[in-house]
Amino acid sequence: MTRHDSLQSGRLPLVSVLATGGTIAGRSTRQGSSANYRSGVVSGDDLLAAVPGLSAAARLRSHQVANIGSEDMTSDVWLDVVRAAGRELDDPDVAGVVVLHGTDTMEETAVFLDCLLHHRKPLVMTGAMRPADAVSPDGPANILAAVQTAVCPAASDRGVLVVFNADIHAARRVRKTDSMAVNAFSSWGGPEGRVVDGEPVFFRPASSREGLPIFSMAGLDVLPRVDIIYGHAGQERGLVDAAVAAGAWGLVHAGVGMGNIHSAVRPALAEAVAGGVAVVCATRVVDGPVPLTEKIRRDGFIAAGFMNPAKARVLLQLALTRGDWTRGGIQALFDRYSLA
Ligand code: DAS
Repeated sequence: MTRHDSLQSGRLPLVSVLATGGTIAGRSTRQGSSANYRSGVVSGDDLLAAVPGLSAAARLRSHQVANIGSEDMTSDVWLDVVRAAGRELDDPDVAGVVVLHGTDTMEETAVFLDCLLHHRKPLVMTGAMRPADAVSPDGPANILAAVQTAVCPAASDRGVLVVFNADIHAARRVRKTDSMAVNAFSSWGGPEGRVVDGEPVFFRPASSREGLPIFSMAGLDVLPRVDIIYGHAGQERGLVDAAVAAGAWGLVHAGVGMGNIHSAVRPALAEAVAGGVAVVCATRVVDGPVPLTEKIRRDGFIAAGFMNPAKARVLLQLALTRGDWTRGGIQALFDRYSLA
């Protein structure tokens, strides 16, 4: 039911809120501090009750899927969230879904949901940088803007969105770029839009989601192990060897610059590929892509494009759940998803 339908029927649209914890649900452990707090303490219901004006934006129902700091996110919680979100989006009475989530790994969960859900209705994630009992908490305004976006017809067909500090971001482009400020998120290529005085305004039309790497939830119970190796001056091969010995199916190398790899480490990654491990070359640099260079192709690696290491890891985990994966097939997924 869209807002238009709802207004015609005289009822506000219904938004389903899935709460998972985070700072937004946190309480300070030292009065007045926004750095000393416990995440995931306040319930979703209590968070919604604390937002002035929320009941004028939508009817709400909420489910507590988890109550954790998102630094503790696991693939089991991801699976719980994606199943709950899928159920809610399938309900014809629900206009849109809002997921309350810690900011630390929000971009990873956003990609996970974006790749598995193929509903046209909006799914909007939000959180907060300050705990619920801070002097000036940012959670209430973020929740209100997220709900306003979830009932907005123009937010449909855009995949998973992250609404934060009034900006509207697309899952595949958003990343956390400030560890403490309330405008913690930015997108390469700029945000999709902004919530202006309660009205979501989009700066570009919804792009076609056709051909995006939408994976199936059917039979998805476990995600394969994929580790991230961080590139740096003086790097040695030991961590690559240890990850392979620990059973990694895939590795994401957060290289320097354009995804470059220390010559002491490259042979270890090439050996991993020869042993059946998928290796994705990403970059530790905040902006800019890793293109498919001759060197990357020659060693059998995959170029991450615009996917940062954390998001590349999620995409690789999902790609490896397909038993018949090939290097070329995974490269095609990265190209389509990161450039769409
Ligand atoms: N406590 C962290 C988390 O849950 C930070 C936050 O939410 O802002 O991700």
